[in-house]
Formats: sequence, C-alpha cells, structure tokens
Amino acid sequence: MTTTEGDRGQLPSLEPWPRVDFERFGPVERTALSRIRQRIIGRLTRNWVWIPHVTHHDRADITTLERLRRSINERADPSEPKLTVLAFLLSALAVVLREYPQFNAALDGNQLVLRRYYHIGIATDTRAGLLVPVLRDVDRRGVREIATEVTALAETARQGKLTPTQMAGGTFTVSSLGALGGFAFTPIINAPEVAILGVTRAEIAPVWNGSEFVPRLMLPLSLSYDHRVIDGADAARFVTRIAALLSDVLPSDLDSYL
Ligand code: CAO
Repeated sequence: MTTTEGDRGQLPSLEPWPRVDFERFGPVERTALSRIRQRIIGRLTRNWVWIPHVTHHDRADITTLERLRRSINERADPSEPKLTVLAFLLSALAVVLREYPQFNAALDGNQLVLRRYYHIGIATDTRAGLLVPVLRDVDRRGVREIATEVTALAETARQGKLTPTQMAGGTFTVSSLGALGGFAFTPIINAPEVAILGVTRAEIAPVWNGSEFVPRLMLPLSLSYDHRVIDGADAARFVTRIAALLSDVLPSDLDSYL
C-alpha cells in the first residue's frame, strides 16, 4: 500500500495550471491583465482558498416596503436622491450587526476582533473591475443619507477616483446584483471579515398565507459566512432577522428609517 500526502495529514499538492496551445484550435486574442484585475485575482483566490465558505439563502417579503418606497420617491422633489432597496437593506443590516456582533468581527490570528463600529463595504461594478468602497457608520445614518452616500461612492468608484482610505476599514460587505438579475449566488468573503451578504432581484412569488397563495414581492438574500467562526444556526437567525425587519415595515415606522 502506498502512503499519500493526505495520509500524512498534509494537503495534497495541486495539479499545475493546464497549459493549452489555444492557437492550435482557432484564432484567439490576448490581453494583459490590468493591475486592478491582478489584485482582484490575488485577493479572491486567497479568500476562497483560506476561508471555508457556506452560503445560506433566504428571502424577505418586501411588498409593503416597496410600496412605501415607491410612494415616497414619487412624492419627493426630483432633485432629492431616490430611496433604494439597498439603502433600506443597509439600514436593517446595521441593526442586526449590532444584535449579532460575531458577523461584524474580523479574524486576527487566534483572536476574534469584535468591531463596535459598523462600516459596510459596497461591492461596486466598475469598468476596471470589482471595487469595494466603504460606507462608514451606517448605524448613525438614515435611509436617505445612506442612499445618497452609496450613489456618491459608486460614482467615485466608477470614475476611478476612490482613495485607499475610502476602501479601508470595512467590517462587513454587501454585494447587490438586484438591478441585474439572478435569484441566488455565493459571494466570496472579503478577509479579514467573516461574512458577506449577497442580494439578487426581488420578484413577485406565490406565498402561502395559511389558507391561500398570495402574490408577494420577495427579495432573495444569500449570506456567505466563515464556518470556522460562525455556526449555521446563527447564520439562519441572522438572515431571518434581516428578513423580518424588512418585511415588518409599517408606514408609521418610516420616520425612524428616514
Ligand atoms: N430587486 C429588484 N430591483 C432592484 C434591486 C433588487 N434587489 N436592487 C436594485 N433594483 C433596481 C432599483 O430599484 C433601481 O430601479 P429604480 O430606479 O426603479 O428604483 C435599479 O435597480 C438600479 O439600481 P442600481 O444598481 O443603480 O442601484 P443599487 O442601489 O441597487 O446598487 C450598486 C448600487 C453600487 C451596489 C450597484 O450599482 C452595483 O455596482 N452592483 C454590482 C455589485 C457586484 O458587482 N457584485 C458582485 C460582486 S461578486 O461578489
């Protein structure tokens, strides 16, 4: 019987990257990877290889929230920034991160660093690639201010003008593909953070209310978490709580959001 690296408690070595003579099979075009793309590759590979990811999927019923959001936007002065679904989500997230501090933590060697500030990274799609500007002190801002700040940060990112400070100090990340589509995905955690929340497109779905199916607007949420630090039951509680905050919004609550 032969002894493998696995038997000795070591990781098996990886196969080398395949070398293919692409030109043999047809015409190709080669472009050099930009510096930003090379950094993205380095970071995402590190995070994917080091962190045992699990992704928990759920949905929030945002039927009422969406009706209120639309009616506020319709009545607002056109010069005012629009309230976005993402801004309400970030506001709810600040509440839930305070209730579940381990999701706002960082892994630092043998220590878990519980951060008592709530700076949320916003994964932003730019022509240069994915950038993550950080919205600071989300817990101290109303939804209107959050919406304004996210729009401004995304604009700065797309103009390629983010400073390193604007991308530093995040405690948790949100990746929203809601404007683009999809019903679930597995976002990759942004180390040393321990969780990231993915959001995809809200859609009307039939929901059983105990006696009949009713059409409700459901927002898909996909939470990837570092399973070394966070247990699956806590992840389920965390997402359920976010969904409850978004689903239970009453017109009278809106003042506290704004
Ligand atoms: N469901 C349905 N519609 C949604 C939605 C959702 N979850 N999220 C946004 N929309 C709609 C908005 O309502 C808006 O329409 P209205 O003007 O009618 O209200 C429209 O889509 C435009 O949204 P937006 O993308 O401009 O704004 P946003 O606040 O939702 O997102 C930002 C901002 C910066 C997160 C986004 O532009 C972006 O870059 N997303 C990509 C992130 C990404 O690449 N993630 C993958 C990284 S890999 O982990």
